[in-house]
Amino acid sequence: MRNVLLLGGTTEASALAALLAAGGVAATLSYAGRTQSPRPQPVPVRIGGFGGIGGLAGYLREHRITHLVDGTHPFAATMSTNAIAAARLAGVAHIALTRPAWVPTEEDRWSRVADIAGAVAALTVPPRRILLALGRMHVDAFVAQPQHRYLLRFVDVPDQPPPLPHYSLIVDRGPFTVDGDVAVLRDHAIDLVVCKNAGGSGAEAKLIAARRLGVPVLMIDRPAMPERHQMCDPAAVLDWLLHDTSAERGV
Ligand code: 3Y8
Ligand code: NAP
Repeated sequence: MRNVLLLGGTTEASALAALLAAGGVAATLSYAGRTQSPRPQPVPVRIGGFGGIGGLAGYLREHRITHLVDGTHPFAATMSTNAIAAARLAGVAHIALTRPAWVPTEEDRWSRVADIAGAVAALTVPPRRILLALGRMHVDAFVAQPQHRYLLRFVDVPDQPPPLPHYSLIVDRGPFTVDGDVAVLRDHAIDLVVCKNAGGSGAEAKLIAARRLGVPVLMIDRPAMPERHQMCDPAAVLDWLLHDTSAERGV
């Protein structure tokens, strides 16, 4: 009897939750609790951290989870690393559902940096009008470059105003559309987009909009991830779940 824990927070994880519900597979989708009103799901949802590797391993045992699917974002490195370790500790099958990194076309004007700190350092330039499409969690790092006019895009209205001297704020959740992001870049006269190499379709609109308008992109590469079993297609993960017999074999 399969009992899946799906670590969510991405378009692909939500697509897999819909397939699991349609297929009658017992599953729970887990959110960290980062947003005020996460998307409703067609399977039971739990919200909040597990308490590190030990807490997640305990959850897997207590809830008799047979398969752990890590459908979190490519930048959720701590969660993904914990998921691999906790599944091994609890003897539960593990797979990651991720998405291929975006790659630039010859029409794109990308420059790449390794991480958030690299992006901050790369902004040691005269004032620009920047779409800082990183959400809320990393805004403080850019106080080191106060000369720019930042356009921020958050999922929720922040409790405190961002600590930047010059910013505008859009409160919107994706998935975003190309026409919508073309309008955002045009209306705010954006001359640089700063973003993470999230991959997938839900955040890609700004890259297509930047390409159309000839706006350069500062692309933050993904954090390194341990070696792991992973797929990029929710239907392929469902197929693996339905054919994996490790739970029956007790391995
Ligand atoms: C809480 C769940 C779904 C999933 C939708 C995807 C697409 C829309 C695009 C921009 C980039 C950003 C951000 C983004 C996108 C999808 C996906 C994706 C980027 C929700 C969600 C949760 C979060 C957390 C949130 C972070 C933030 C990052 C905004 C729900 C809507 C910038 C990542 O305010 C905060 O604290 C927000 C935090 C982590 C990154 C950051 O550092 O601020 N996502 N996003 C999940 C949880 O609690 O476990 O509320 O419904 C999910 C989605 N956000 O089911 O439709 O598949 O990635 N999310 C990035 O890619 O750079 C926006 O603006 O162009
Ligand atoms: P993270 O830094 O890798 O994880 C930090 C801690 O948050 C984890 O150790 C865990 O706490 C808790 N956590 C993270 N994801 C969780 C989940 N799905 N269910 C339960 N607890 C979770 O993670 P993050 O980058 O903050 O991402 C948080 C959520 O936002 C994830 O669902 C992710 O998919 C989504 N998201 C993140 C980004 C991004 O840019 N990082 C973008 C889009 C969506 P404990 O140690 O206590 O277990």
